[in-house]
Amino acid sequence: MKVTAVKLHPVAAADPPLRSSYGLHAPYAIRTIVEIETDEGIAGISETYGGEQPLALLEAARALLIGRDVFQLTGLWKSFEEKAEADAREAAGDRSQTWLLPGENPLDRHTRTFAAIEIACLDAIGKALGKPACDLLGGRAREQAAFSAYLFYKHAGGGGLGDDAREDEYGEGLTPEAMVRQARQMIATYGFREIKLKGGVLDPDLEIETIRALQGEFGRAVPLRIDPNCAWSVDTSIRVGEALREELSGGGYLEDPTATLEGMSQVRRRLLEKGIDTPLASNVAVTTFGHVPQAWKLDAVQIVLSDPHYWGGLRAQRQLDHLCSVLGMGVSMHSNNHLGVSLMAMAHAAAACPHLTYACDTHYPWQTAQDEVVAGGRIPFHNGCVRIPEKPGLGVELDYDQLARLKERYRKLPYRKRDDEAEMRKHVDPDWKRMLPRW
Ligand code: GKR
Ligand code: MG
Repeated sequence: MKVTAVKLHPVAAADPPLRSSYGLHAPYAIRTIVEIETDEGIAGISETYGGEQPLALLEAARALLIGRDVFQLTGLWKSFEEKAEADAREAAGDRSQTWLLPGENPLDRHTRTFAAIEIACLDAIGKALGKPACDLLGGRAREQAAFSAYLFYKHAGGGGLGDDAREDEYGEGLTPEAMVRQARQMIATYGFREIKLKGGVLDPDLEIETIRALQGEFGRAVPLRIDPNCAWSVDTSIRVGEALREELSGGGYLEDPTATLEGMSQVRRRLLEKGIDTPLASNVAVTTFGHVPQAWKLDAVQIVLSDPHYWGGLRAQRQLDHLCSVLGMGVSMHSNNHLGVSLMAMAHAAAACPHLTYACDTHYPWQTAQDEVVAGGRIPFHNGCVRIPEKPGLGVELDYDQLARLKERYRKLPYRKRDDEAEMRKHVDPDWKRMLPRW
């Protein structure tokens, strides 16, 4: 089944003013929908990062794809892998994503591009064989993929601009009380059973208070995790780890409290010396297979945050799951703003990974029906889980009217790259700069 056409659809989806250590989310998040057509009349779709750089990389890959059999991707993987290795050699070992937004690391660019291609090909293969994507990975370890309530400190506003502004569903969230409200509302809507708090925004004492308030509200049966995206020094990370030793135990974790594998390793060692074995998770210090041996050797990361979008696709996700299980490391899943096509790819990936035992992250609750490109509208959640459909491939199709609307929004946007620091300066503090560590 040979690829005859590759269509790239840049889209923009309204996004509320969410905060993180990177800064502030812009009124629209940008994504790319990839569509491949084949000589058997079967199409495949995927979703990936948005903006100029991902688009240019996919454009460049088009020539390699046209005429390629969707069942024959190993050669393509090999050539992308060689390019990634050459980039890594050039960067002389500096593979950190610390200062870069996910999706912006030039060292991930080949695995990101390959992933978008591979997922679209698997969607087409699934459709040709009448099999769901997770069955192409060896079959499902579970019938549904669990996701977590991903809480963000946020300013008032629902995202979008002018006539296209969205209702502010969750309201402002800049205090522990408001965050409990946000969690209550999100859990009431989606049924999530684990909670992730995006930290690195308020003073660490207020973030500690937020986590305690969440535990006070939901009890110990709901595991909690906090992720300040490296905003803390080693000492602050230890202080927070100590303060939250109870709250983050029982299925929770401390995610990227500080920068670099060495920093994470120090945090781990010093917490263990105090008898605290809260696991450390990362999607910043560990972003490629090449990082895993060092992370393991230093005991810097106990839970690897997978993500099919930049680890290299659904098959790479499955390989990572196996590698982590061999090394005795846990696996969870990272997310960025995304629409329903990505949600389904993440759900299939999670379903096929027996070792992925934590509820995956998802930004999905922050987008609305007006911003969905999937036919039939928003993907439903049941008790915080997405059911794996019996339909072939990813199990979703595109709604072309919606796609056209989202493309038109992208066309009108003045930016072609996520820049949370610039947004922060524009709307919150003209002098704001990202600082690592800030506390
Ligand atoms: O959406 O602001 C955000 C997040 O900070 C996102 O960019 C991160 O990649 O969710 C992510 C994470 O877990 O680090
Ligand atoms: Mg993270």
